[in-house]
Amino acid sequence: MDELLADLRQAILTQDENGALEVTRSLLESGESPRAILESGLAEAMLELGRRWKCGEAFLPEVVVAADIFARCSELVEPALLESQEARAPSFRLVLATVQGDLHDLGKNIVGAMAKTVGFDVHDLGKNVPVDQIVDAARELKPCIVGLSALLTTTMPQQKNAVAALEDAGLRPEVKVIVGGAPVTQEWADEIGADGYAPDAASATELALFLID
Ligand code: B1M
Repeated sequence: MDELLADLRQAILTQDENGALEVTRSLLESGESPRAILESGLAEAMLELGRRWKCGEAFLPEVVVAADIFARCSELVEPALLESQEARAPSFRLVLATVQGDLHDLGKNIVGAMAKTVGFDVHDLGKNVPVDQIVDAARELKPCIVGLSALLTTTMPQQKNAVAALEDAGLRPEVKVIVGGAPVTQEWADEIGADGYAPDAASATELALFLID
């Protein structure tokens, strides 16, 4: 199984779409946990690609193609994730968004997929979502939790703006806000008055469950 996960990472890193889809199917057929495929396979590969990109060993077009392959493989894994033993009937609502100015949505999508497995009714507003839209969704959908993802240091302030706007709209007593994304930290969450921070999708799900408890 570890070998197949390594093959999956390699296929993403070399932008081998057919290979990545084939290995993903093999992993699912051989009973690998959908979480492991998402985190130890797909997410790990993107992290490594990010490292290579940063030091000039990979380039933007490769990252764009790899991100697309990542999304196609995730589509294969998500149904299996939902069928996994942890899945329960939807009961609590979670509104998710990648903040304005930010087009990174792969991590946010994994957070949404995992939250569904523990019973959240997930409303994903997508990427590049303006603060007003987040506030409107909180008002109309009445979620227990709003989750905000940011992958750029330049878009993190939009998480702060969203917390402030929810406060101004008088919605903070009813809705908890959790934040995440590669540059986000617990210190940042504390600074902007969010209710919590999670470093990965599994801990985001645990945190969301803790907050509604
Ligand atoms: Co961009 N990018 N990117 N990128 N990209 C980063 C973030 C970067 C760190 C790369 C680098 O320099 N090494 C860098 C940011 C630097 C900075 O801000 N200081 C960067 C840059 C600079 C850019 C552009 C500006 C590049 C350019 O155009 N010159 C541009 C910006 C576009 C924009 O958003 N306006 C850009 C574009 C892109 C692509 C479109 C090509 C593509 C995104 C495709 C997509 O998402 N559909 C892309 C990618 C893929 C990356 C890297 C390589 C990988 C991100 C990723 O998908 N990881 C990234 C490098 C890196 O992060 N080290 C990079 C896999 C994913 C599963 O992990 O998103 O971290 P992640 O999510 C995790 C956790 O963070 C957490 O759980 C997830 C799963 O465990 N999490 C949450 C995420 N959201 C959460 C929310 C929560 C809780 C946990 O609660 C609500």
